Formats: sequence, structure tokens, C-alpha cells
Amino acid sequence: MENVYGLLGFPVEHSLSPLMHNDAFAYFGISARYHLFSVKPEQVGEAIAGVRALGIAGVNVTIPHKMAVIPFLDEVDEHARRIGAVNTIVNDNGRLVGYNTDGPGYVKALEEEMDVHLDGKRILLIGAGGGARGIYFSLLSTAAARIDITNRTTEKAARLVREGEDGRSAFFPLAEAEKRLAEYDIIINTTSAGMHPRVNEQPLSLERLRPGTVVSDIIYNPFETKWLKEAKARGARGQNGVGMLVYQGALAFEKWTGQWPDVNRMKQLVIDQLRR
Ligand code: SKM
Repeated sequence: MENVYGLLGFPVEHSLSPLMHNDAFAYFGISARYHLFSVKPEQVGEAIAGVRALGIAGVNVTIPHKMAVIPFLDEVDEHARRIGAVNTIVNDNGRLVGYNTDGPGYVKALEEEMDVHLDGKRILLIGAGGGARGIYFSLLSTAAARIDITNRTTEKAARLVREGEDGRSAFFPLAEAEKRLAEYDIIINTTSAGMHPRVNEQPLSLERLRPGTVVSDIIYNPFETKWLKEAKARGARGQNGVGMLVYQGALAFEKWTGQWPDVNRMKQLVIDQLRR
């Protein structure tokens, strides 16, 4: 019988996950299909009960349900619990286990796509929302030298630094981070500034950017934000959000099937679709 996988979210229509996963299932000759499930916020519990009742083999979870699904699961792994968000559920013979592959996917994409070794690196993270949390806690498990956070408002970012309980992190207001920009080897935007339709906004001024710095933006719509273009024009090595999307999917695929998919193939499919 064909295994069913899918994405729970609201909205979900825009998702590129079916493209990546269905191609990978076909590639490995796995009899399975990945579907989109539009789930209203008030029906998250029923949706998870549906996953159980129908024996759905695994799901991804996207905005706005990543926190809301947690109470309905049988187990949540430590990393996902720390982040407070689940994006991947494995149905292990009726036991629903939650994971978060967003942060680990981001870090893997940074290391593999950009050929970056994080040991001893000084990193600046912009933003303190859901995306930042996953990336921050994943970076804490690397040997990076500094993982500082800047954000438009203080409260959430300062809380994240406190939660991290790690001597390698500090919070800086935006203006201060802009002044210190040349101190960083890697600068990561996790905010939605620059994302469609806010395409003219930028998360932080790049005036003091040091050429050769890795500048990474988790946005992939537009394919390259104005900010990322400017960073490249100033001599940075730029990375857009396609890598994170692909690697979080690859890690989920591996949890479901035990197989590591061809990430370059997944990436090409996504790029072709986005460039259409
Ligand atoms: O965490 C991922 C999720 O697994 C899939 C997704 C998508 O298909 O748009 C986006 C992210 O939230």
C-alpha cells in the first residue's frame, strides 16, 4: 500500500515540499505520496488525530502550527522541545514523534553549500522569531566562537540569549550591530524584511560589511533579496533561503525513509520552480 506523507499548514498552497519529496520517493522507488493539507488553526488537534486514525506515515508542519502540534504528540525530541517548535512528525507504529529539522537543515546548508567550517567563527543572527530560534539553538551545538543576536526590539532577542545560557552570545541593538558588522564572519537574516511583499525593506545596514563575509538570508521569495544583492556587490559571499528549505526537507525525508536524498537534485527542482 502507498504510504501517505504531507504538510500541515495554513496556508499551504505555495509549498514546494511536494515537488521535492515526491521526486525523491520516485527516485528511490518508494511507494509513497506527499500531499498538502490545509489545516485551520482551531483544527490542529483534529488534524493530528486524523494522522493517527488514517495511519499517515509522516508529516511536516509549517506556519502557524509548529508550536500548536506539540501537546498532541506522544514524544518530542529534545532539540525541538528546546526550540518550542516541531516541523517534522514521524509516525512510528502509531507513536507520533516530533522533531525540528529547520535549524539543523539551515546549519547543514551553510556548511555544505557555502563550504563553511563553523569552528571559531563569529556569527551575527538578525531576528528573534521562530526561524531564529531553530537556527540559534542549532548553532549553539557547533564550535562557533560567537553567536550574537540583533533585533529591532530587545525583549525576545534578550530572552533567546538568556535561554541559550551560553557564554558565546550577546544581544546588540540594531545600531550597535551595524557598527560592529566588520567583526563578523557570518551574518544571517532570519526576519521577513525583504521578503515578498516587503521587498524594499532591509534587515540591517551593510555599510560596514567586510568583503569576504558570508551573508545568508533565509528568504527565497524573491530568489535573492535586495539586501543579499547589495551584500554580494560589497564583496560578500551570499546564500539565499533555498538551501535551508532543501536541507530541512532532506533531513525530514531521512527520518521518514532512512534514506538520504540527492540534495542537489532537490535544489534544482526548487530553483527551476522558483525561476518560472
Ligand atoms: O519547516 C518547513 C516545512 O517542513 C515545510 C515548509 C514548506 O513546505 O513550505 C516550510 C517550512 O516551514
